[in-house]
Formats: sequence, C-alpha cells, structure tokens
Amino acid sequence: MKSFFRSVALAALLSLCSSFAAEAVPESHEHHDHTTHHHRSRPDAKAPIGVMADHTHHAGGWMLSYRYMHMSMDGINASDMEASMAGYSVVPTEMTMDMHMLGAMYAPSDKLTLMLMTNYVLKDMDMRSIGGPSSHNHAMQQMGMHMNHRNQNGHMMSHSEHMATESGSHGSSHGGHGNHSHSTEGWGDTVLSALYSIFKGETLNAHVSLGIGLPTAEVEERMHGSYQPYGMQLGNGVWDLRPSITVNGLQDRFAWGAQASGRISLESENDAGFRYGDQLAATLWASLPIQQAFALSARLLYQYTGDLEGQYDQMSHAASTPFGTENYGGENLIGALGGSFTGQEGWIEGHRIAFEFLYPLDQDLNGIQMETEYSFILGWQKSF
Ligand SMILES: [Cu+2]
Repeated sequence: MKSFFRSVALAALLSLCSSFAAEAVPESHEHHDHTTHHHRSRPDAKAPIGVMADHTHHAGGWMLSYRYMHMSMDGINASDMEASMAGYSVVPTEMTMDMHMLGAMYAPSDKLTLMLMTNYVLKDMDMRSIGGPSSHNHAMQQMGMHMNHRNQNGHMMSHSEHMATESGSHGSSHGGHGNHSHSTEGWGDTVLSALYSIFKGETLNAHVSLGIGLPTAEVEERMHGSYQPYGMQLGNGVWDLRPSITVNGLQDRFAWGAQASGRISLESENDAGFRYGDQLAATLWASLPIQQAFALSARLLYQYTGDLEGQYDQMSHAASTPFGTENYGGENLIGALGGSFTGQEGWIEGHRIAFEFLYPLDQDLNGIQMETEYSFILGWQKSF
C-alpha cells in the first residue's frame, strides 16, 4: 500500500512536469549557435546527474566531473523474530554510504568518447543483537573479534571491558551486547569506457557504451583480523563489463532520455572468494528548463541485482545477516527529482552544478537486508 502511494505520487510529479513542459518556456536558440557543443547551453541537455555515461562529446571535447553521493539505509525487511528464525542473532540497524566519484571524458572524434571513472567510498554500519537462540555464543564471539568497539553510547570499550559487561549481565537480555559498528573506506573499482555515437540528430541522438570494470577496490577489508560483512567491502573486486545504451531527445520545450545498462562479472570470485550479483538497470527521465540556466528533472529507475556468488574463503561471523550470502541482491524501483544549473557565459560558462534526490518507491530484496531510506547526489561538471 505504501509503495502504491509512492507510485501515485511519482506519477503525479511526472505528469506535472510534462504539463509544465507544455507551458511557455523561453525559446531556446542556443542549440543552433556556432559552438562545437551545440547543445551545451541548454540547461536540460544533459541527463539528471545520477545517470552515468549519458552523453558523448564532439571531437576534441573534454570534460571533468565530480559527484558526491550519500545513501542512507535504515532498518531491515524482516522482524527480529524472522531474523532469529532464520538463524541470525545480530542485525544491522543503520548504514550509510558516501561516495566521491571522479570522472574524465575525452572525445577523439565525433563518434567516439572515452571515459574514466573512479571513486572513493566510505561505509558505516551499526549492528544490534536481537537475542536469537544462540545469541550468547555469537555475541561473545563478536566481542572477542571486535575489540575496541564503540558501545551504544559511542564510547570506546576495550576487550576486557566488553567481557566484563558480558559476564556482568549474564542471563539477562542480550539487547545491548551485540551492538557495535563497522566502518570501511578507500578507493573503489575503476571503470574505463568507450561511448560510441550511433545516431546524432537535431532532436534525437543515441549512443552505446561499453565499459570495463577494473578490480581496484579492496575486497579484503577486515576488522581485528576477520572479514567485514560483504556489503562493507569497497567494491566488487572482479573484472567486469558495463554495457549501456542511451537515447536522448531534445524537444523545443523539454528534454527526455532513457538508458538501459548492465554490469556483468567476468570472474566468478574476487580475491576474498565472492562477487556481488550482476546488475541490470533501466531509467527514463524528463527534464524541463525553467529558465535560461536552470532545469528540473524527474526520473524513474529500475534496478535488478542478482545473487551474490561464492563466499568468504575464511571464517566470518555468520551470526549477523550481512554475513549471509543469501541476503544480497533484489529489485529496486526508485523515483528521483533533480535540478541542474548550467553556466551560460563568463567564467561559469561550461560549468554545470546539479543535484538529484532519489527515493525508493518499491524494494523487493532477497533474504534479510537493510532497506534504502533515500539517497542524493551532488555533482559538478566542466566541459572544455
Ligand atoms: Cu561529458
């Protein structure tokens, strides 16, 4: 029911946008001018900032970009009872992921644009004991492995203090014992792509892209000698292929676009013994210039992630859900609203500042997982 209302709200937003599009918007002459990027000045010419590999450049064109993404997850898709019945005694309560994405594009010809993207990622996850059938042993194990953890109050506790707390309240509720946090940070996987224009017209263009993912991310992040949960690793850590096809439409009063993309692993496991599931995504957007330099956008995104394959090659804490390989993958339907400012002249010419706020409309996740609360992306791009 909740997701039904979300869908209705998004449909209303999209139709609002399209009706705005029918209203008078300053006639854009910019895209007939003499610049090499003849669509550059239209504030709606580029896709919402959350879409990657959305455009190509003209021969000799360069672009640098920086995006900051924040994702917040809150709660899980199961009750404590369900998690306990599934054999778990610790569940995540909150997780945040922050990502700094750096990108560069260069077009050796009108047909071909090359793109390099890399990212630096920071992840934080809080866990809570739910007191399952064997929670005592697991909680003890968890404490033993996780010395110097923050306790509920955020204070650092030494191993011996943990043990004292544990034995001091032995026999009472295990509520607080498993509470602890995980955090990781570092460089993620790197993607090198070639974008090839297959059609370039006044109002419509299309391109395909093929990226190669390089396993530059650390996938053996540990805490006190033991692997972090799968979801806390910094990337996939395998060579993969990232194909996509994008269509961009530029009408007099608005722009639209659609993209289908995938991530297909070329290896069955990374250095730690697993890999995340392959991904397929489809997205559709409309973008509306509301004045010379500013545009608003609405977007729908569907993402499918397959099952996590393999498993850690060393013992890990199976007592908490993020260590269960069955608790990864699933489907997401996301709605997004964004804004984009494109500098028209003077020193800001060629600069674009954009944001996008993404809200989950429906989540169908495998096993027991955290649900996404929201995410947002802030970005800067500069074309030369
Ligand atoms: Cu670009």
